[in-house]
Amino acid sequence: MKCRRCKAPAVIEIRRHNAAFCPPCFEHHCMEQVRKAIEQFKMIDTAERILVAVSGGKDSLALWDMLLDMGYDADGLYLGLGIGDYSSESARYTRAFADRRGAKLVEVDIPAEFGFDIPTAAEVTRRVPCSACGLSKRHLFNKAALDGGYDVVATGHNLDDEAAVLFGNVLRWQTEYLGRQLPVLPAAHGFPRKVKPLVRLAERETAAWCVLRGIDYQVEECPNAEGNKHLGYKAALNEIEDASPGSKHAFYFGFLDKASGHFTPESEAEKETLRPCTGCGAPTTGEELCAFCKLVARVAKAGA
Ligand code: Q46
Ligand code: ZN
Repeated sequence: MKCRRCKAPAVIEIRRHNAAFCPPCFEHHCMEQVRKAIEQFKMIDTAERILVAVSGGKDSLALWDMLLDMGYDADGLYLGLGIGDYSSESARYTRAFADRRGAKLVEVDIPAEFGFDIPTAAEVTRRVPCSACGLSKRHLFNKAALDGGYDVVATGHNLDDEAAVLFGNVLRWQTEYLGRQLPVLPAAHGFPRKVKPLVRLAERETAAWCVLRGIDYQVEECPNAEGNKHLGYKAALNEIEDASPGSKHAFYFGFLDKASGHFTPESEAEKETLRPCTGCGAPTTGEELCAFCKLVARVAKAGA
């Protein structure tokens, strides 16, 4: 197997591109895919300040690494979720990366700052941990970006993530989610712009990026991800991709190109009813407190 660009021995094959690459040309390929996504969807202007949401996993560290290499002004944001060893290990990988790159890392520790951890929030609300976790992440990413004067929040969602979420949303025709499943959500109503520059890269590619660049990352999945529906959707899509390389890309980009526009009006209508939260000022559809402030109050009341 030879590298498509330089004919040196290849180390990775990417079937959906009908290509194989040697290490330097693979790095070039990854950077090109990210550059293309940024340009195609007008994600980031060169002078803007980016806050990269980093979890210590391969995708977010690869994204931060690439944005820094491209010369962007990109700081990291790490949220301490208080999920036992998983969280402490993830923080360790994130800090080590920031140190190595001499990059600025903003840290928000939910247990220290808000008095609860995700497992406790799940117990009190009697819902799956991912529900309290997801709402806390959304809220605190927005808040950290606004507090720090960042123009844009970048997350490490890759092609596999987006295709799996799309698959789940289409399977149940969750039209309100379909309207929001875009690689760029423009800044509006007090929310910063959100971008997903890795949508053109598969998970295997971000993992290979980290290995080739010597980036240590959290390999373990969050213990709460087990049994998660998205893992099942990913496995189903992987089978389809194996049999027919390029299917995930065609599914996701075909949706963006041909279908997503049909669902946007619904989410636009939803945004019209936002008001500032009486607790923290964040935009909310509720009458008084936003979902995050409600969660904080609920956990405090339970004395957890
Ligand atoms: S949402 Fe759920 Fe993740 Fe939070 S509780 Fe773990 S699995 S970390 S992406
Ligand atoms: Zn609030």
